[in-house]
Amino acid sequence: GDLAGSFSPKEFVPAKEDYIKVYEAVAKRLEENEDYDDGSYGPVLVRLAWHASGTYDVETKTGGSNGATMRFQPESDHGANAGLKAARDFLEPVKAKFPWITYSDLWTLAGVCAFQQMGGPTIPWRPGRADSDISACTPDGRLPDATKEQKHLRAIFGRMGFNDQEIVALSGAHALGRCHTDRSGFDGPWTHSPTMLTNDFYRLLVDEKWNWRKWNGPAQYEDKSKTLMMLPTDMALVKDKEFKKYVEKYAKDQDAFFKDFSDVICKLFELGVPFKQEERWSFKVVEKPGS
Ligand code: ZEM
Repeated sequence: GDLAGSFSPKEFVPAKEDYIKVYEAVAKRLEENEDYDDGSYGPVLVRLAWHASGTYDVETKTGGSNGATMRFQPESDHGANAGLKAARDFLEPVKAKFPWITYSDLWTLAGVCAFQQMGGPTIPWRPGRADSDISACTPDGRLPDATKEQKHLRAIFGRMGFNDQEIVALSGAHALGRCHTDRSGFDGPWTHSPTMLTNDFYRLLVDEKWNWRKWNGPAQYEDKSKTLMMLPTDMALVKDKEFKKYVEKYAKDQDAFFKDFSDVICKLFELGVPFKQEERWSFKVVEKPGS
């Protein structure tokens, strides 16, 4: 072929140190706005990376983090993605500073950064995602519906290629963040430390008594103190015997949770990506000033 036309010796080829700079730029800004939610953009960045990745379909090999098609309507307007503009907008200045990174690599790397900076395990990551155009947008309905039960969870996560243990491990992300009435309609946080990744989601599922909340919003559970919540899909993890085995395991053993969580998030963020690079990188946590 004729390479002369396409090859430019001046073209910037990013190396690991360049991705480290992107990780650090995200990390340093996570808590820049103390009025945003619980003081960190970490949880909503995690949700962005998950919703970008969780559209994957193993059968047709469509969807997944490759493409970053949530930039476009109709995918940006899918009900499940309500509120994720906050995360996409947060990352725009980072994209402007490092224009060589693709949106799809940036969104997943920001997810890794958010998990790690919020006390989670190291999540190996590698670059290689390319941005697609609007024609690659996925159909609505690929992400889970919180009003449903175990059968739905197995159907939705099975379509991505996950088993029972992986479904339960992924769900531990609900230790982070909260529900917003103006986004999903649900309301409140799952744990008392929504900006720290812990195994508290599982401990609370097992230890607390959960009752239906009496309110005008969608059906959700509340604890006795009425400060914490669970979605119907969260409660399905203890109603179902197979799921519950893993909930109990992770409730007792935070190390086991962290190990499995790192593996399953790495897998989630790589679904459907045609990587050229085999090696995965581990990024170091950026310490907060004064800590
Ligand atoms: Zn969530 N999630 N999720 N989730 N999620 C919400 C918020 C967050 C489900 C779901 O319907 C909802 C996973 C799995 C599932 C996060 C991460 C991950 C909200 C509230 C809902 C309704 C949105 C709002 O109002 O802002 C369902 C049904 C799931 C099936 C099991 C997985 C897997 C996740 C990551 C690996 C996070 C971090 C949030 C909090 C976002 C924020 O802005 O605070």
